[in-house]
Amino acid sequence: MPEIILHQYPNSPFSEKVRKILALKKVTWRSVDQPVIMPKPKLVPLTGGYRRIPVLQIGADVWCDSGIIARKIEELYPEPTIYPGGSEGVCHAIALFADRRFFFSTTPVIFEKLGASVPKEFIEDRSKMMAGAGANFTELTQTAPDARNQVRAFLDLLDRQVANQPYLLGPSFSLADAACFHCVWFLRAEPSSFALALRHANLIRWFERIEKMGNGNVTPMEPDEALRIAKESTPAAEESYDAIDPNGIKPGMKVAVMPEDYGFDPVAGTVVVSTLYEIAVERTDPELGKIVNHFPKIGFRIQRV
Ligand SMILES: N[C@@H](CCC(=O)N[C@@H](CS)C(=O)NCC(=O)O)C(=O)O
Repeated sequence: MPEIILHQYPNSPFSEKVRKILALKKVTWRSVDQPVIMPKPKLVPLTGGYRRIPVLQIGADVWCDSGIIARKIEELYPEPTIYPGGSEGVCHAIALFADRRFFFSTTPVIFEKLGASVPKEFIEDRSKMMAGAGANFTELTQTAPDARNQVRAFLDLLDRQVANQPYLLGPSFSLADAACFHCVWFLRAEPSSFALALRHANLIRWFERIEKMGNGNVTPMEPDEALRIAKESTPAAEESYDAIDPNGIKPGMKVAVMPEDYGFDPVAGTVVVSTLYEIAVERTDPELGKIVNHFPKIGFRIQRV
């Protein structure tokens, strides 16, 4: 099988979620470090405009968003499953809570305390990325007190959930653990924020158990090498579609796909896959040739163009 390449950066919480899934499955993978802020000239040719991290690349196929990345890794490496005991539904529901609710309560708490030490370029970049999302990155500190109330309650709920079992859903690690773990892991960026977690003994035992899983068998790769692999590969995605899709999206149609929450950079292409959970489009990049970009349907907008 061609190499599994994860485009990421070490401090990225959503990458940490994926790294823990790779660790569970003991996957051998390659890591390409991408910039934390725009521009990302060695990522965007692969994604067609999508700028968020993480991004998974296998040859000339590129998966954008940790939701579809988790599904792809599960498909490639079904054992051990991220859905132990048939928990796929509850895992994805908890992952949505963690990624959309819990994570976005941690950011005001952390950035309020980091304050002036956060580089101006970072604030400007994230403010642009959030523009149009009804959230103002520069006003994060004003929302910190309410966000902190939520973080404390979420941490307490997690602590209770692991009081009598090693993982959130029972004896085995699941996607729910990976998704909630990355939020607690992010709190470590700032000591007084992580102190909120340290008050919970069960939670910290769970956190340390997951930390010990490591990151799988990873070796670095230069961004140029990943671009070369994409250029020399042919997309493997095969046409597939949902025949009862009320929106009637089918292979061959031209669409633009973009996140519904922030980072509104549309990726335009020709539909290859449109199933219940996935939309994939083929594009021709001037340097790389044909690339297929895969996105989850949950959390993304699809527009006919
Ligand atoms: N829903 C996305 C969220 C990804 C996300 O927000 N990632 C952060 C980094 S952890 C990001 O892309 N920040 C802006 C950037 O790195 O350019 C996912 O699950 O992958």
